[in-house]
Amino acid sequence: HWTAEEKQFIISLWGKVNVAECGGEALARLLIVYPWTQRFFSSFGNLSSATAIIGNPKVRAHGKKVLTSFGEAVKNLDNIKATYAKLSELHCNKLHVDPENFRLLGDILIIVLAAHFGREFTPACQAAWQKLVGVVAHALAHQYH
Ligand code: ZNH
Repeated sequence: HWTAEEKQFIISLWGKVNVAECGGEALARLLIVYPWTQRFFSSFGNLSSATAIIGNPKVRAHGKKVLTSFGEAVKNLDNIKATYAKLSELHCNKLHVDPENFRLLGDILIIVLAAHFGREFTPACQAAWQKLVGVVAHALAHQYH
């Protein structure tokens, strides 16, 4: 369900994404803008202020892990649901993460990419990425009933 152009926008931008930097930034922003999401990360230490969250190495490391995993969707665009079947089960049955949070993180990722890429993040590129974060959120929510 991807056009050749959409795939092109997704794959070429992904090739330039600094996964550690953008992943850490996206997760930090999630925790700051939607503070209730902090409850999933009580083992991560100091999350007491925006400065603490931004400087927290565990937040950085986990953000990198999550965005690296997001890269699996980019590599498997035609098979995203199967790619995330295990992870969906983990988030549902073990972590109990409300799937609404996948949508929030996806939207924040779009903001982070726009900030990093500026004019290169064109409306067509944005549309392709918006679709991708939606498909990823849907796939991760798949095991929820
Ligand atoms: Zn998640 C974990 C991915 C979102 C929460 N995650 C995780 C991991 C991965 C992921 C890969 C690891 C696993 C293992 O180890 O096995 N995520 C992901 C993705 C996404 C996500 C791809 C989207 C895009 N998450 C999310 C959200 C949240 C979360 C939104 C909330 C808010 N996760 C989580 C947690 C965990 C995880 C809590 C666990 C951590 C620790 O380590 O403790």
